Amino acid sequence: MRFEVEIGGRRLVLKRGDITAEEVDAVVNSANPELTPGGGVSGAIHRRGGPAVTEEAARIRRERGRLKTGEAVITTGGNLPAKWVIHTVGPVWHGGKKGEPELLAKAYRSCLELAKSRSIKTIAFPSISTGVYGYPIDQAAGVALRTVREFLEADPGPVEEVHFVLFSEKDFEAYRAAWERIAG
Ligand code: AR6
Repeated sequence: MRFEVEIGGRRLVLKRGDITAEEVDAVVNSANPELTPGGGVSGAIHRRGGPAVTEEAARIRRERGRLKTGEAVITTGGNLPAKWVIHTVGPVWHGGKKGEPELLAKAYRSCLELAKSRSIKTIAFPSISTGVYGYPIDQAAGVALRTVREFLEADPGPVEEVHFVLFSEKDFEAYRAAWERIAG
């Protein structure tokens, strides 16, 4: 399951899979503000990345405090195929009237800007906020894809490929449908 589209000479890829196996320069982690492993995609990234990821995340937490929603930081990828992990905190869904779309867009933008500043060419995102944080996936997919499209249409610098690695067929179909809505 894979869908690709070209935007301004760069590539946007939607695929079904496990982000911890993704062979890209950087994978994005949907982290908590404490940067502890937690569950879901974050637990999986810390497990497969190993202590190097968890320890560097803990050091960043000690040095700069909790991460605010929408911010992003970068650590090594440890034992992951990816060289880097970009950790960001998406919004918890409170019904949609608490600035959730803006905060979710900010999380994606922070990761993309960090990638740009680190000469990262390929980056993979999970579906931020749509698990434990409860953001309805149809809406989250629209925000995510619009934000990435805007970034690629503007000045993405070294960023050549953005992947969304969706964990289930249902999630993949939600992103695919959201793309059709945006592009159509
Ligand atoms: N690869 C790709 N996607 C995955 C993987 C994986 N290996 N595992 C889960 N997903 P969630 P959130 C999908 O709950 O809602 C953590 O405890 C999953 O199916 O991981 O942003 C953190 O510490 C869902 O579609 O993240 C935070 O406290 C998506 O990833 C909190 O959860 C996001 O689900 C963050 O909540």
